[in-house]
Amino acid sequence: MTTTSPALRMDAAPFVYDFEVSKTALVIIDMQRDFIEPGGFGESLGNDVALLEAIVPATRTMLAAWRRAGGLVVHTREAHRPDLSDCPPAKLNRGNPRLRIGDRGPMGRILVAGEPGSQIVEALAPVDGEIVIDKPGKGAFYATGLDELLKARGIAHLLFAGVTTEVCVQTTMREANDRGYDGLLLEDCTESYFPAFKAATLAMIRAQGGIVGWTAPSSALLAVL
Ligand code: C5J
Repeated sequence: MTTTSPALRMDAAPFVYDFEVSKTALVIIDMQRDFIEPGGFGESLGNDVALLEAIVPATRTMLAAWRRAGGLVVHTREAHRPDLSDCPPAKLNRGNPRLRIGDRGPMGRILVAGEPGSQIVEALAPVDGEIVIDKPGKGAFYATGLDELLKARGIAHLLFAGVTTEVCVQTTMREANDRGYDGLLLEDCTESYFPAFKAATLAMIRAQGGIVGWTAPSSALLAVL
């Protein structure tokens, strides 16, 4: 049974975001060693992973406040089955990475479930009672059952954090929007390997009266919790 909680109003763009903690989930996307630490998938694609590591402290503070408020937490991981049967050739063979999905790197097999690189970074590790979803795609709703899981808990609002802003975070926000959720992206708790892509994604989400959703700094969330 879902318990109710007071209606909260949070400063956001393009306008105020109304939500209740009991009907809201915090979705933290792919804060995995493979994207954030040297030696993983992100670096194998030629990216500077230090940019992503920089959001860990703000995300940890926000996560701690959300846990204290009693809100539902969902962690996602981009992680494939060891036999890669859920990784289509179009994804496996794309680009010219130094290490491909499934290859062995310094943190085990790249983007494979159960490998050290697939784990969420220590500072944001899931605790008992939180949901952890392994997803084969960029969007967290594709082939995961996430929609059913959220709807069964009466969730209507989603707060988003994680990486990368324009790939898995934006894809998931758009999927959520199409499924009827009101989504808000926490600006300082998301990052891209390309700062211009992050800025463009934030602008796209809140353009045209919030066509995809809302954005706000995590301080705005902390102020109302
Ligand atoms: C990427 C992600 N960038 N989590 N994955 O391939 O955004």
